[in-house]
Amino acid sequence: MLPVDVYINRRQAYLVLIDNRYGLDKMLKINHIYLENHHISTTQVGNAELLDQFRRDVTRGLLSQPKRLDAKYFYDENGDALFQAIMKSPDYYLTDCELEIFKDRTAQLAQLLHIDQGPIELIELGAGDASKSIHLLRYLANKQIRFRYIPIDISAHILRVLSQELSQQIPGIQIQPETGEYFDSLHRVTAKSTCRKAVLFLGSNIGNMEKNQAAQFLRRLHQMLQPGDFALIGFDLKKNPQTILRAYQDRAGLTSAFNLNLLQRINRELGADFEVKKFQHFQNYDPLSGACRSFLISVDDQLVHLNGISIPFSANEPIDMEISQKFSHRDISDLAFRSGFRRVGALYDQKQWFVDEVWRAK
Ligand code: AVI
Repeated sequence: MLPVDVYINRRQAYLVLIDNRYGLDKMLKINHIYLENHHISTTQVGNAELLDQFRRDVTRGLLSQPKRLDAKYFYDENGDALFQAIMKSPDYYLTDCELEIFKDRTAQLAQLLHIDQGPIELIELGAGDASKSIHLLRYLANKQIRFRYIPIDISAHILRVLSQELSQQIPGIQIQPETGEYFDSLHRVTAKSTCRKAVLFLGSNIGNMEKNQAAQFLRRLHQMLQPGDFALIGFDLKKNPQTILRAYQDRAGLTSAFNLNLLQRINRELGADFEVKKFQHFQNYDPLSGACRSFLISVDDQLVHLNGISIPFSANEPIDMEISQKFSHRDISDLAFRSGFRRVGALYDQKQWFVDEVWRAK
């Protein structure tokens, strides 16, 4: 019997451990079986431009030294499902910590964002299923505060589902979904209205950027806001290195499957011929810099073909897949300073593993 049962339900894949005597190596094998045998209907790449961009980024990344792939491409339909499963995994603490803040400290959050002062637009970057922000939205609706919720996401599908769901859960809610890249969408939103704004950027998504990119991103965000607008940013804090490593080297092998899924996606959408079995996920965490990085390691010398190009891999060569940066308090205040925001408050979960910072535009 397989140690893992795989339940697939369009957007959710749960890998359920039913015999934990099996080690990670076995889990990785199971993930290969899962990835190869279960073809979940894939997201159609909506337009040729996006597909071209994907092809260019992948080709450039695999021809560079060291080889790399951009983690923003993890999220096709299989990747979305795996990420949902990661967020429910007992090893991945980030979601529970931030959810605790949104559930238990809702009134304080609202107070820090000066939400009681009347009409406000709440803009969420990468809203997904809004499972955390819904607590704040419900609070505002109950207090009869005038607000509009503007979720921004690259996936039109997710936004359609979210809009239906929220309209049912919070009758009368004003929602203005915006599909697209963060700054294009933000630009559209800010050009249309002069209402006071609070931008939510949760989940430590900021950690998926290198430090300088993160500072640049936040500076750009600041430039798009008016003085007195707010940003609410989730940061995963530095903590016991084993706890961090466990979140990305989870016992069910979900993070491994999440990384390997990108190779499957490249095969399917770009016609490449990665032999997924010949790559292994490797995670490391550097407690000095706070960088937690994912790699896929080629287990052998091999050639991969893409767009008529042969890409050689040597045994043990890594592909740099993703950074999930962890932050010290100093890192956070440096970022606020470099981007021009003023810090106005911070809310922590009980374990103090995660912080939601409230910053005000100057
Ligand atoms: C979306 N992002 C904040 C996640 C993280 O923790 O870096 C993505 C992820 N990668 C592996 N597990 C989760």
